[in-house]
Formats: sequence, C-alpha cells, structure tokens
Amino acid sequence: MDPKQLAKDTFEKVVGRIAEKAAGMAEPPVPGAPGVEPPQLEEPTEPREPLPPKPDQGAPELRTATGAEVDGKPDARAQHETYLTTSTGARIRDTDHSLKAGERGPTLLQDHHLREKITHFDHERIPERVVHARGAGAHGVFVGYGTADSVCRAGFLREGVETPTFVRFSTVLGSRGSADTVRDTRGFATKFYTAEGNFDLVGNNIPVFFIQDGIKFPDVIHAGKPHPDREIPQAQSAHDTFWDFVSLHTEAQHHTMWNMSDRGIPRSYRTMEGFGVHTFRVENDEGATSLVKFHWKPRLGVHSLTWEEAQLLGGVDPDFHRRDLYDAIESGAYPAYELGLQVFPDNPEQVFGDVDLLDPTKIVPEELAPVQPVGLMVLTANPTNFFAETEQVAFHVGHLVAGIDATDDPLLQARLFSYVDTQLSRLGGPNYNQIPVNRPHTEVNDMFRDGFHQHAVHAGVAPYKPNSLDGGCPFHAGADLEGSFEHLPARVAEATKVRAQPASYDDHYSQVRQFWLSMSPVEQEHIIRAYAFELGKCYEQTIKERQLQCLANIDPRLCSEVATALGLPAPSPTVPLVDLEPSPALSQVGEAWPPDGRMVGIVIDPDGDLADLAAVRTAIFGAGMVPLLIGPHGGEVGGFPVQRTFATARSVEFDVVLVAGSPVPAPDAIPARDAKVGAADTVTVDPRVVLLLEEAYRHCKVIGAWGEGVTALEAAGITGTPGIVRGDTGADVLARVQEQMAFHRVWERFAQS
Ligand code: HDE
Repeated sequence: MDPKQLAKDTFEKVVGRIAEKAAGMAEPPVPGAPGVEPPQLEEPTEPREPLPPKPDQGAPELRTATGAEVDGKPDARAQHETYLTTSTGARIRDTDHSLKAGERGPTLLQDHHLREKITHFDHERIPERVVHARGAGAHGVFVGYGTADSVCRAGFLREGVETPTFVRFSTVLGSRGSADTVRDTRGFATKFYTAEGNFDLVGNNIPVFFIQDGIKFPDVIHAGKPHPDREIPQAQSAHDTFWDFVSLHTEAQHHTMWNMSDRGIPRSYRTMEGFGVHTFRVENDEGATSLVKFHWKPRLGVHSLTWEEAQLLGGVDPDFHRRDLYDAIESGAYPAYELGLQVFPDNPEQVFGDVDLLDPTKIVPEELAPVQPVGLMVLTANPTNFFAETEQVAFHVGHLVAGIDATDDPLLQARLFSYVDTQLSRLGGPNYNQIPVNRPHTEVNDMFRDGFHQHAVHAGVAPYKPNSLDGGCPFHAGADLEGSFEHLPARVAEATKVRAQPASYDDHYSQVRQFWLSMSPVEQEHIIRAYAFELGKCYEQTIKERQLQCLANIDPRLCSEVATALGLPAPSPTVPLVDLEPSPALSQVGEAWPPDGRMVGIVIDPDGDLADLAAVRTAIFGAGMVPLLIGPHGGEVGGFPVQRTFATARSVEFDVVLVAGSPVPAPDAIPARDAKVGAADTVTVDPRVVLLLEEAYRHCKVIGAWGEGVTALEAAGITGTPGIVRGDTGADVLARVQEQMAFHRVWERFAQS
C-alpha cells in the first residue's frame, strides 16, 4: 500500500474510535476548562459523588505491581471519594483546625492528624531529573504497519498490532519550573508497553549529540547548567560556561548548530521530529541482523517559533508547549508521529558510506538512506495526574525487547548505566518499575525481592535459580523462544584496553557545514541571529573569539556576519572547508501541512457586523482548528462566548489572526492599567489590537480581514500583500487563509524584511 495512505488510514482508524466516544457533543470543546462541570459559587456542603475525570484524560492501565491484568475500575486507586479520611482510612470530621489546649491555646502534640498531614506535605517533593527536568506527557497508541518485518522481529512492529504508549517531551537544561520556549534541545521519550515487555525509545528532537563518549556527559551538562556561583541564567545556553566548553570541545559544534537553528525553538511538541540518535542493532525472524536509526516524523510537519515569539512566550505563557499539547488533545487534534527506520547493512566496520554509525555526532542524510515508515503513534489522552505519570515515568535505554539491541556507540553504552542509576535516587529505590506508569503490560517474574516501596507480595520460598523448592520456577525461555529477548551476537575485534577513540571521530566540521548549506536563506538568517544573540550574551571576549574560529571552520559568511554583530574581526578557517552534498530533508521550509490544532484568534467588535461569525467558527472547528474570540471584555459579545480579551490576548498564542471588526479603544485601554496600550491616545482602533496585528505581521503569520476588519489592518499600518487576505465575507477569507497557512508561515515576508 502507498505509505502515505497507510499513515492516513491508521490515523483515521485510531482517531475515529475516539470520535465515536465523543459523539453527541454540541461542538468541539474550546480547551482549558479545569473540570467536567462548572463549579457552584457557594462552597458545596452536601456530600455528593465526586466528579469523573475530564474526557481528554487517560491513566496508566490497571495492572498489578508485577504486570498482571486486574479487573476493576481504574479510578478505584484515585482517592477521589466523597468523604475525607486519614491515610489509614478513618473518616474525619474537621481538617481545618488543629487540636489545641483551648481556642487560644498551644497546639497539642497529640494531634496525629495534624502531624500526619504536615509530615506528608513536607515530603511531597522528589529530586527533579538532573537533566530534562521540565517536561509534559501524554498517553497514546502505536500501530505497527508490518513493514519492519524484513529487518526486525519485535512484536509491536507487526502489522496491525496496537501497543499503548506514554510519551514525555522535555527541555534539557532548565529546572522543573522553567519556561517551555527557551532555545534548547527537546527530549522525545516514548515508552511502548508491548506484549513482550516495555521498550523505551529515549530520543531527542535533534539527531546528533554534543559528545561522542558518555564520560563527557557531566562536562557538557555542567557547562550548560546555570553558573554555579550565581545560579544564572536559567534554562539557557547563552552564557560563558556553555560557549567555553563547546568552543574547546569542538565535536559539540554539530549539535550546537542544530540548537542555533530553528530546531532549538519548536512551535509545538506536535511539530517536532524525534530521533533515537544512536545506531541500534535489530534482528529479523531468520536471525539476520541490520543496523538502524529510529526517526519520528510529525504528521503536522516540522515547525518552529520565531525567536521573538519564543522570548515573549517566556513571559506571556511559560507553559506554552505543555498547554499546546494538552489543548490539542482536549480539542480532538490528536498529535501523530510516524516511526521510521533508516536501515544499514550490519557490516563489521559499522559504517555506511563515509559515516561511522557508532559516532553520535553524525547523521546519515535521508537522501542516502531513506526513512522507511514502520508504524504510527497517535497521542490520545492527557495524564490524569502530573506527578503520578509525567514525573514518575522512568525511561531507560536498556528497556529493550526481542529483536532490538544496543550497539557499541560509547555514548549509548554510558546511557545503559545511567538511566537505572538516576532512578534510584530520583524515585527512591530499586522498585520504580512497579510505579503504575512504569508497570509493564505483561507479567513480570524477575526474582528481584524486597527493597523500599515493594508493592508485590511475592509467593514461594526460592527466589533463586536453580531451585527445586518452587518447582524450578521461573524457567528460562525454553522451546518457545518467541518474543524472548537476546543480546544479538556481534563480533568485537581483538583489541587492547585503551581510553581512546577511532580516528573517524576527529572530523568535527564537515557535517556542520552540510547542515548550514542545507538551510534556506531564511533559516540561515535565523542561525546568524541566534549565534549573534548567544555569543553577545557572553561576557568573555576570548570565548567569543574562540567560537568565531569554530564558525570560520563551518562557513566564512556565517562567521563574518556573527563577527560583525559582536564587533570583532572574522578569523580565517584553520581546517579545509569540505562541501558535502546538501540534504534538503534538513530544511523545514517549503512543504504544505495539515491545519489540525492551530489556534485561530478572531478579533471582534461588539458594535460591528457579527453576521459571519457563527459560520466562520463552525468552519474553523470543522477544519480541526480552535477558534478563540478576542473581544474588548470577558463574557459574551453578540451572543458568542469570548475566550480572550484585548488585555489578556497576545499575538504569540495564535497561529493565525482573523479580523472581523475594527474595535474602538475599550474602556480599559488606559496606559497606566495595561502597558500594552503604550502611549497612544489618539487612536481609532484599540491599541492592543494594533499591537497584536503588528506582531502577527512581524512573525510572518497569515492575517485575514473582512468588512470593518480591513480598516483595523490599515490602522496597524499593514498594507503589504504576502499572507494578508482581505475579502468581503468571512467564509471567503477563511478559505484563502487556510490555503496559505498550510505552509506554516509567510516565509516571503521574512525575506523582505
Ligand atoms: Fe539522557 N538522561 N543521557 N540523553 N535523556 C536522562 O535519565 C544521560 C542522551 C534523554 O523524559 C536522565 O531519567 C547520559 C542522549 C531524554 O524522563 C539521565 C547521557 C539522548 C531524557 C540521563 C545522555 C538523551 C533523558 C535524567 C550520555 C538522546 C528524559 C533523568 C551518555 C538520544 C527522559 C532520567 C524523561 C534523561 C543520562 C545522553 C535523551 C541522567 C549519561 C544522547 C529524552 O539518566
């Protein structure tokens, strides 16, 4: 079957099933409601059944601590019942007052309820992840196409097999509470709960890494984290220690270039690629092995923010990527990613062409080894509880299943150690795989015993092997090897113990230049700006000069443009520039993509003509997008619910802006009250609307206006044409807007500026 059709059919099958469940809703929900029903004004006093979870929420499957299926209600473990109790189940009458010696007297030590409540609260926090602390998760389902059978025998890749998944997206450098839209690599970690055990694909949105050997991981992370003395800057690479390290440790230059490109500031987790980075070894039913690299391709295409949007969002909505993920799922725009494999022969050298497959600072261009689709993942439900699921999920590159094995990539080898080790301190002991979100969906008989937080009640007396007292159980996979894991035999050349690496790892620049040469002019401009910004934030001249030398070794024009911004001379290259064939697959610009889940802001004027509004909203919902009405005040305008006001809205949360009227300044357009009003006092259109339009224009978004809305555009000084749609009716404007927004942005507008 045509691969595109396969993806489409699989997506529709999964989404169709959910849509059936949601049928009956009057219109798709505008995301963001905190609960299933609006709260009453007075504090409720009558006991009642607690509210059910929201329809967009899922939860880890109900399994025992040892992976077995359980009959029962998933919310039976939810602690969501009518009456308050102590942690041991005694119903209590009052949790608002501590037990005191008289109304004004001291608190009594006897108050076990107070002490239990406060003590538990005191211990609510666990250590955040040492990297990737900030993240957001979602439940999904993966459907295999069966196309991987020729290379891999893993059961979850077989045709039509459906496997539940949990995905956690993350930034790397920032703390748990840091902003989402910082310039950084993004984590893209997936747990597949397969029938043959859990498989974790712990990848990033960038296909290369800073270092070739895991022993350097503490170095690169210490350099990227805030300075140890002042603990600033938070979640940033724009500082001296980061650039000090990467300019000295030049194998980091490839990853750094990706970070400086638009890939470092994704528009959404829904528009990111994912990469397993390392090469893995896989085996088919016949026992033949191949080397592969894993890729996730987002159904919506790869798309990024502009730098100014990213910066504004850091203040306007630091949770932008989380909210975007949750809102998309809630509004039915289920994020989807196709899993693909680049397949290479398993030759003894483990090279493909000129690329050393064990060097994680190198890619294999897709033009040389196409990404072959093997399945589709659709994210279908939001977590019910952030801590239980997103915080406690524990990924590990060693969670492998039958048919998939690690290679000797020295970065991967260190990771095989690190991921278990880190969970011990983060999750408080060795039994973290018994936490509900980590439980496999298949039975576990590991003979591991005891330890903190042991949830299993192990039977038998012989947790050792061989034994006869427990009848010899559990047995090795016997005659039936189907689905059993085995380390795939791979020859290791006769060698001497050394702390060294192959000479092929010494090329630090050719693929960085290839990336640069593969970018469109707009993308190259963004890269220049990013380097200029980051290095401009460094304090030490030496570090800037050293990094400029690295840039000279990548591309002289890139180097000279950045040098100009820094006010420094551009050095000449110290290595020969190698011109590899550009790889068009690396660029984000040029293709058209589906509109699902895009946020459409609609400026309305209560005194204007609202006749088209109902039809436009319905058409936007119909196209799988989310319409958000922006009015002068909250509540309703012309019978329509207003989701954003001129005071609360900022252009950066919308992908597209429609202007249905030309609203005069609202009563709260007072500079002293709202800084967004600016100094303007002689304007005819609300100045916050003007700012919104100016920003949307500057960030190269499509803008559509009809009726009086055209006047508002003029007030904002928007006279140009690319990506500006003017018309008489809302329906006509929306149709033309949709055509243009398929390209994500109005790229020509960048080129003109
Ligand atoms: Fe990680 N990494 N990593 N990493 N990594 C962690 O594990 C580590 C690397 C990645 O959402 C930690 O549970 C070492 C490459 C993701 O929970 C820790 C090395 C790639 C996540 C760890 C690497 C990644 C982590 C911290 C070099 C892309 C978040 C908390 C040898 C292929 C997973 C944790 C989540 C998390 C170690 C390099 C991806 C400390 C030692 C390369 C997506 O174990």
